[in-house]
Amino acid sequence: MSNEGGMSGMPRALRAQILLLVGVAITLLILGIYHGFMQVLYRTGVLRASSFLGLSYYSGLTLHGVVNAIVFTTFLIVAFGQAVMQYYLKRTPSITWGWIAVFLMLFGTVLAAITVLTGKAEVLYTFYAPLYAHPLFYIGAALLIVGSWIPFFTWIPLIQRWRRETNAPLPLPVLGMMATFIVWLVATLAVAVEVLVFLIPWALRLTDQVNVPLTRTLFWFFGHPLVYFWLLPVYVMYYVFLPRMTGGKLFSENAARLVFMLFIVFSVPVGVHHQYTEPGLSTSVKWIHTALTFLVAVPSLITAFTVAASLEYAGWQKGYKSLFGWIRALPWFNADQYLVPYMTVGLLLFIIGGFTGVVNASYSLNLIVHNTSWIPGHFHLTVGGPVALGLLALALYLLETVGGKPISKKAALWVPYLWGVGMLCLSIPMMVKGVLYGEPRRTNLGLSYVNPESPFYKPELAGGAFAEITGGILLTIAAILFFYVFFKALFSAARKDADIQFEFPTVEAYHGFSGLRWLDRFTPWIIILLILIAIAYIPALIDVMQATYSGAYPYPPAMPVPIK
Ligand code: HAS
Repeated sequence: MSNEGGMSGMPRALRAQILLLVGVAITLLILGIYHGFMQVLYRTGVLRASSFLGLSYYSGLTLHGVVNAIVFTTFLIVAFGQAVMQYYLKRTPSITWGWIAVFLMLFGTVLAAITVLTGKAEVLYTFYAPLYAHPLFYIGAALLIVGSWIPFFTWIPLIQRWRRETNAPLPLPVLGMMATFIVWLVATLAVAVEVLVFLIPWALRLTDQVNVPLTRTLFWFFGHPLVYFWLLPVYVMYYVFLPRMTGGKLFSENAARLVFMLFIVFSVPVGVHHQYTEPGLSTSVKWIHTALTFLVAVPSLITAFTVAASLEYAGWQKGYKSLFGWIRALPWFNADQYLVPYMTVGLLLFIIGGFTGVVNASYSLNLIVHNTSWIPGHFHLTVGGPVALGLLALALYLLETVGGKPISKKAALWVPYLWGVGMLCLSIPMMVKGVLYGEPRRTNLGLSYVNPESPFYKPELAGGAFAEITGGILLTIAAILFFYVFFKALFSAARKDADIQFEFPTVEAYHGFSGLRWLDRFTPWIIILLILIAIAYIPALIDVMQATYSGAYPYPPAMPVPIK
């Protein structure tokens, strides 16, 4: 399809697809955020009986996880990918296939939502067998995933044309989004096998039993790279948008390219670090996955240094030469640069979120924190921190630049601060209670340590409960403010020039790309990835397939019984 919109313009149909994906993502997020707040109230004993809009504890938690972690993220990331390809390659992804993708994603989401809202899929976002959901839940999830693959396949010919016609290296944002979707495709193949070969026939009662460790291993083959599918688009923003928006330059484009390539290699073969405590997997398999998990932290460490150096350079450009002067030089409260705090607050949260991930990865420490509230503490400071803030910023940015809608920038500026403080207040007590007191990760039946009526009540944790509630309230206020800004913009008239131009920042690097071929080609990295998958997963799959279980019958979780 030709670029009907001109050099940086965008065809109306593509604009409509992007805005539809963004609009649906943010609308559903209302439901996800509501159920998050209910979780806080329930965990802290404020709500005694479950009050999740008439749903059970598990259905509420499933909605919270599926909407926030799967639907909100996937819709926005696909929208971002489409916009990135159009802008940086100046070539339009297939409109017809784009509509098919949007339809499949929406249809899949509606199917899955119906099963969760009617209480027929209380299986959480990990849908661990033998917890059993209605078959339509799995079918919906499969359609959502297949839909999200389609745009990626339409980008491949665009890239080939770009290489043929320009002979130039891929623009960094294109490279970053392609890395994101390579990781996504490889990861989702395993969950497709899990769902299509094992769970759907089992849910339809075509097979009696399911091999639980096998399905869990297939899930985590997908589940860990999933977190990098969320993170990498935000890294694209950190590398491309943030340096320009703070008035500086990207410190090193080579480093940024290396980071995306390393994520292709290391994101996938690490999933067993979620299964350290499970039987059936040998210690040598666990050892391989531990070693590779430490390697997957390396690209994030490179990112920490590269992004900090880029921000420092921006500060120096403004004349701040002292050791930490560059931090003061950042546009923290400049409404015209309202997107910057979404990214900088996200980075600050990720310092704790990322390092707690390294704690989880250490086998002996994991035995202490696994299945405790430490883990939701960790992931609220990663997916709920840099990822959520980055994607919220992206939603506003797409609305502004692709949709041509006016944003209330002063109001938008406060969201990341309220969100950041709220997320710290929520997550730190969760982590402390988890690691020091072993508070369980999930607290059905209100068996919380801070509920005075629970047999596990610990009065010394009341302060932590207060901080958690405060965090939940701040996060909810931040979300309401965000929804106000978003929907006000969505329903206002677009700029007149909106259908002519849309702008993304161009990459300018202090140390530009040196032209190294292996930092521009995916093939060598995909080959290394396949070798590592073979090393990490062939023994793991042999282990779980040889295990001598007779399999598990479907198990619908019990409805919660409130404490008397
Ligand atoms: Fe994780 C569990 C290990 C990163 C999400 N993780 C989870 C779960 C989720 C999740 C959702 O090894 C729960 C899954 C479930 O339902 O059971 N995680 C890691 C490691 C990393 C990591 C090693 N996780 C993430 C990211 C996530 C995420 C990213 C979402 C986006 N995680 C684990 C393990 C488990 C786990 C085990 C299983 C636990 C169990 O037992 O169940 C690494 O990728 C982290 C590397 C990151 C760093 C930090 C770099 C810092 C940066 C900030 C720089 C700051 C600057 C400040 C420049 C080392 C980049 C500038 C200054 C200014 C002033 C602005």
